[in-house]
Amino acid sequence: MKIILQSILIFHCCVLYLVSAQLQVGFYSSTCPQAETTVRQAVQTQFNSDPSITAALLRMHFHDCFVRGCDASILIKSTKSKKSERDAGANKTVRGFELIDKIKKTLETVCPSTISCADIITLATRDAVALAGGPSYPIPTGRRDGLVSNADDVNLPGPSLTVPGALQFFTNKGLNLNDMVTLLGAHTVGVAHCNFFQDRLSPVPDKTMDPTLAAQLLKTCAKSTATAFLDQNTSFTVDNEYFRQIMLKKGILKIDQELTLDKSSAPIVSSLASNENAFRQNFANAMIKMASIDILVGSAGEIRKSCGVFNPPKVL
Ligand code: HEM
Ligand SMILES: *[C@@H]1O[C@H](CO)[C@@H](O)[C@H](O)[C@H]1NC(C)=O
Ligand SMILES: CC(=O)N[C@H]1CO[C@H](CO)[C@@H](O)[C@@H]1O
Repeated sequence: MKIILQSILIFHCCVLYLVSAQLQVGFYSSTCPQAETTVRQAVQTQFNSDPSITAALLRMHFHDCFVRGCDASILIKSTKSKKSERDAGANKTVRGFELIDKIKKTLETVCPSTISCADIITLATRDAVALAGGPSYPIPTGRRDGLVSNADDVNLPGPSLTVPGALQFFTNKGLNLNDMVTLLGAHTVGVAHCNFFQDRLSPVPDKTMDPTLAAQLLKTCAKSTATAFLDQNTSFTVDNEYFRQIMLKKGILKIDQELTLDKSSAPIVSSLASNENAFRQNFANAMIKMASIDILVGSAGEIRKSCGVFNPPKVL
């Protein structure tokens, strides 16, 4: 028994080693040289008509990577018999599926069965961040698509956690406090539905929120399906303004505000708030790190033909 366990552990170590060896910047440069430009052009077209695509993709990428790794499991459509990740409870508001499907269709015509849906999400997010004024960075590719997507596997941090509570989810994925604070900077774009922060407005307004903002949000949220910008100032720009806003007590979700209140995260917030270049550098690095969580490479998983469904089983 002991021997079997040991050999499993050794095997596991080497597979992980191969994993890190196989993701590389420009993975498709010989098999599909037009891959990255095709993605970029499609994201640009979408961004021109709807700049909120940056927020949609950032959140989709996060939810993909935190559930079974960055393997595009979030894209699988539920069937009558099986509920997939994208239909798990509160995460139903993830957006951007149509753009990923569209990019996949185009890529299948130029390079069939070559570019994974997991890499499409990763590249499209990278491009959307740059279009919204954020950093532009080379990102390794070579991810493969997963073969499993269960609604029950979705276990994401909730918006009312404390910093240590939220950090557990990140350390479980190999990310640290710095990564978490930096990545929450993604809340520099996008919106939250009122139900995620209603408890900070009434019956008793949360004292840690700017009272003018709380009064304003209470009005907005009279309509329960309403949303509020997570960054009340530069709502469509990927910049460090989110960190300045939370220092002004203008965090929307409880976790946003907690970052300024917890002793461990507060110094990270103030350094990112005061240094745009540090934010850009750290954000790029943290995004690259998030994009490598539990990836499938080599011959693991598959390259889906259509991002919303697993490939049909091979007929032998
Ligand atoms: C402790 C960690 C986190 C919590 C608790 C959290 C929670 C939430 C919640 C509740 C929403 C509102 C969803 C809605 O109303 O539709 C949201 C939106 C968003 N989250 Fe997070 N989030 C976290 C980390 C992240 C990370 C790491 C990223 C990306 C790197 C991210 C990117 C976004 C974006 C861009 C939106 C706006 C989505 C849109 O406009 O459609 N979040 N988040
Ligand atoms: C909004 O953001 C801009 C750019 O970061 C900044 O110069 C300005 O002071 C901010 N305004 C408020 C009201 O926070
Ligand atoms: C960010 C978010 O909405 N997370 C939720 C995803 O779904 C799980 C399970 O339904 C909830 O516990 C999370 O709060």
